[in-house]
Amino acid sequence: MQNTTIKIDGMTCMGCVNSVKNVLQEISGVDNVEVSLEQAQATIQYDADVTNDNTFIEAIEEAGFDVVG
Ligand SMILES: [Cu+2]
Repeated sequence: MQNTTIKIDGMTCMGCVNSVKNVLQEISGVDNVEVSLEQAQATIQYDADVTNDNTFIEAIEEAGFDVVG
């Protein structure tokens, strides 16, 4: 298992947090997702043989949020 932290712009409430969490959890290979409103970031534990950062970034952007950096 691998860990990555992605900085996210545009989350304003727990509804946003849950949206981000849901789209990330649907990606195959994702094991665990923590999304923090205060820190404006998602921490994802995943299987690097199955998925990667680019997939996470695309999913977050498709959900209507911006990825920072
Ligand atoms: Cu919201």
